[in-house]
Amino acid sequence: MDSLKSKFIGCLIGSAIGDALGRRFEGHWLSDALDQEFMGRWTDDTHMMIGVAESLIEMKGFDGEHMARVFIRNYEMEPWRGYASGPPRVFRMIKSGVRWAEASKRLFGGAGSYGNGAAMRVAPVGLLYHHDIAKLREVAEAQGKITHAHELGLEGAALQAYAVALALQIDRSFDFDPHSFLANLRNFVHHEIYRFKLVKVEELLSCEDRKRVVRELGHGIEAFNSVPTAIYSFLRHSRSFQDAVLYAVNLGGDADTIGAMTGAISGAYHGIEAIPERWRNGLERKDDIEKLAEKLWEIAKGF
Ligand code: AR6
Ligand code: MG
Repeated sequence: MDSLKSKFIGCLIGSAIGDALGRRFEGHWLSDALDQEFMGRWTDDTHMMIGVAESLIEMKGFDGEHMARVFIRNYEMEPWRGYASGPPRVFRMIKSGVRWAEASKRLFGGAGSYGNGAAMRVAPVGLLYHHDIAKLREVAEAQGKITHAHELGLEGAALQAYAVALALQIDRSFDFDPHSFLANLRNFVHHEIYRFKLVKVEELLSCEDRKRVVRELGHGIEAFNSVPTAIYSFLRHSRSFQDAVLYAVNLGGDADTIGAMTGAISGAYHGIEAIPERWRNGLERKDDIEKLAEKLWEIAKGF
């Protein structure tokens, strides 16, 4: 298979697998899961990532009104996927006539959400715009604004999309350098909290103490307490998809989302062949997710 195509598929399938693996560890502290326990059913993270991909494909690029409608349609078909409180409130507002980019500004006392929901679903944006950083940031933030108005939620989405794009573009036949990967990310971020966390990621690269990792990077539902943790999990185990996602979900906390984001980056780096078959075969709607990745790859070729 074409290597870039394999990486597109690896990214979306990897994200869904990380979500499905992490689902069972959400809210735990540190654990030691065996991968045999894989159940294959994913949550809102993957459900919304599918929505992002569907809309980008149908509109051959970003259209906020359309993407919001796709989110609402998908949510109404399967509202039991584990959505947090923010997105369904936004969906109700949009349905009652509020413009797609306005509704999210009304959440959390007008501050907007800094939850990781804009980042957990952003992988298709990182794939489609991997060749154009400015466009990648613009669309990562624009898709985020449908549900997340807080700038830290949007920056988390941009950072996660960029990590996916960087991982996608690295040739696996060369030695991987986590320091240059992190230098790229540090130059990309605007907010001090993310720059600070990325410095911590580098300091902790050889740290064996998971409690310290959780204490310093976080494993929470806030974008700034989970996107850097996913980047760390990938870098910490850059040689193995399996080791990276198992490490991520075993950190506990918001395990499904940190698992999904780690799986997206690691899958974009390794490609689909590097993902264990027993996980791929057990994954809910695997063929649909694969088809979305293939279509994104076709569109990206034309850009
Ligand atoms: N002020 C206070 N708390 C906040 C703020 C804020 N400005 N923003 C977010 N929170 P939400 P999401 C807290 O509801 O980002 C699923 O399980 C608040 O407690 O916008 O899509 C996924 O798997 C709020 O409910 O949704 C992910 O784990 C929470 O952050 C996660 O939920 C989440 O923000 C994604 O959630
Ligand atoms: Mg979830």
